[in-house]
Amino acid sequence: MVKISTLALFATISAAPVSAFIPSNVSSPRGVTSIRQSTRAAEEAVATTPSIPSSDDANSMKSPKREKVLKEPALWEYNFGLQDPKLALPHGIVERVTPPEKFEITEEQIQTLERDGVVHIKNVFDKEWVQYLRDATKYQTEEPHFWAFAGTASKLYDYIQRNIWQTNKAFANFYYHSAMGHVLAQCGRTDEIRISTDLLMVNPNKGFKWHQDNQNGPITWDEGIRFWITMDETPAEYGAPVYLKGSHNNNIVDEQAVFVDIEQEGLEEYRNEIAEFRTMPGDMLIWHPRTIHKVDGPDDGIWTSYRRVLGGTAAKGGTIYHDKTGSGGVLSDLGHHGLQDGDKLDSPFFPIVYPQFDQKEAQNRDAGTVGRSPKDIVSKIGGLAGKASGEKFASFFKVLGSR
Ligand SMILES: O=C(O)CCC(=O)C(=O)O
Repeated sequence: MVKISTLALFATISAAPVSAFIPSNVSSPRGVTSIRQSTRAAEEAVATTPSIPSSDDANSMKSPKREKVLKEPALWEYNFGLQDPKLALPHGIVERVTPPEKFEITEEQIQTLERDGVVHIKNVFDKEWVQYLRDATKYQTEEPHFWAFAGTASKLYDYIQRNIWQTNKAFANFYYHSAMGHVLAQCGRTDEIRISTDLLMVNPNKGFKWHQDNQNGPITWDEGIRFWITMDETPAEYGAPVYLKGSHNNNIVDEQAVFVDIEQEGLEEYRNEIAEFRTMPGDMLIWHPRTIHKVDGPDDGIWTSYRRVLGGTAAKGGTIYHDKTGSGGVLSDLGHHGLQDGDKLDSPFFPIVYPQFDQKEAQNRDAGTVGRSPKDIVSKIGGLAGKASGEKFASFFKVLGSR
């Protein structure tokens, strides 16, 4: 694994050829601070999740004082290139051979999503899958990737990385082999699911105020479906995702807006329709990208236990590529894939996961040809800077790594 100095980081991002993303050897893990969890959270976890431990052993140590469970990486600790924690898949699954798993949901759950704009689906992933995701996340936080730099350095999250599946093979394998695609296909009433963009989000510090999601990749609101998979129990005092039911139907909030003032005129019918979810390890939340929602962190922004989530936006069958250059939406589409506005979204950059992963797309990913292009980053973000107003530009950058 290549580790480089701060200045070199910036030089490399603007100059790195595709070969910067070819596989490289993994160095030994960096040290992390001792991992702690509050007594209350630990006790509740034991009481409520007999089958899946609330967190790893290390996470259930009691915390004598409020101390971050995960410290921000030092600049020299960031890595470039592909990363492979070499995790065995659960249930005897053979990598790139065994077809993806299935998980049936009910018609009622699908209708809840359509009506409320959000649905909570419990126990989609069993303890083996949860442990797999935790192990993949542990590796990632110990071997931070440069693509996590912007979001993590801005202190939005203790660790956050977009398109994690592109650099960390364990997350790609999760999408290829788990039942996630099947669940999303049922929710979207579609016969195909592709990953448009994703995020590994560890501990959202002070949280995220009311917002809609417009970092969904190069797709429209209705082509997308948001997913959120938690590896941990929501702490009792904070961190529960909160949604305004039905707000995906609003026609008031500007398409380009990220943060939403729910007191604004036109949102009266939604602002008191609150759905709050105390999620458990292995649960999924699925929502429409326009559904207004928030996550509140602790007041001091210090997470004394892990809140690890894999989330993102999937694209339904028939999705078209929409070039969002010139708007904030481009920030989640910085790859050099060659798709043109109006093309079918069919590319290893947006891999199919349902009904089945595609061997060729997976091989492309493993060969390091699916990655961000420094050239595109400069041209696309340059276009955004030119067109967007100062305020919107700042707002999008605030969420560059995190939305
Ligand atoms: O869980 C989080 O940290 C944020 C989730 C969220 O608001 C989102 O993914 O849009």
